[in-house]
Amino acid sequence: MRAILSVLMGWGLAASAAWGFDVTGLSTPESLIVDPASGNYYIANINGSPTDKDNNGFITRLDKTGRVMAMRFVEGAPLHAPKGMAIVGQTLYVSDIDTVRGFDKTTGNLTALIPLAALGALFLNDLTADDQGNLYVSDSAGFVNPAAPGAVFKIETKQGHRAAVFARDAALGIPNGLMIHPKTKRLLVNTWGTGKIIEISSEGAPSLWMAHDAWQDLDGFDYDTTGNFYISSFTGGKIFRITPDRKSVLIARDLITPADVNIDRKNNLLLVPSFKSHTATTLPILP
Ligand SMILES: [Ca+2]
Ligand SMILES: [Ca+2]
Repeated sequence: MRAILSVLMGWGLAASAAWGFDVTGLSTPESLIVDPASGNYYIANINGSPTDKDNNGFITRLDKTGRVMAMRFVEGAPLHAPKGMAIVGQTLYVSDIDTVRGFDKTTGNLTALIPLAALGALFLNDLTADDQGNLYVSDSAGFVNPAAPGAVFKIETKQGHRAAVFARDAALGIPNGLMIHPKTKRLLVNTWGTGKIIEISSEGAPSLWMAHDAWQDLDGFDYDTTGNFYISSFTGGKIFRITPDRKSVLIARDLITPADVNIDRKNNLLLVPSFKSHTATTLPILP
């Protein structure tokens, strides 16, 4: 991965790869996030099929230098195919097929269980939180039932984890990555298939925010400290930066299935899980 960096210098990645880390020995890692409060990193390992309730999924915890503290920080509980993650307060929330589970981010103990099957959840994917402590979770329902429209659920963590459908609309396609726009505070969703970014109003109405011919099978979605957005193309092996004036810039290519990428805004690092190579890495970005 470090060799690729030399090829990509000048594409918007930092020229001096001063610090970063690689993790090996993972098992189908879907997402890699940082806890800004502690600097610890968490990796969700599906371990097997994304749809199998096989109770072998696990969460890896890294220290702030990127060293593995616990490969299986959380396992069982049950945990089948963990995908998106978001931290609210002391709780690490994880999407898991049709349920969102909450774990104490320090001990790994299960502290919250939010079943969403009754709301129609089929393939929960990304998770993100707003600054009010509300969680949003995407449902890539079309992966399971091609006739099922995509959906986003909202979970109010400060209201007893009350859950509801926030949006369910064929216009969402197969929704995947989620991000709260740092300025407008609106929810943005990216999509699998023909990659699009869709904005969802506070009333749950979708509208196209941006589309681009080079985008396909979008997965990760996050922003940096200067207002650039980042999306990964899973099957395309690419990561794009979207500038504040909405230009799409290819900044990394030839990656192996970059899944739910995120940004460590303190260290200016792109956090990249490689789904099919069972590894994770980081790419430095310009601050
Ligand atoms: Ca599994
Ligand atoms: Ca995802």
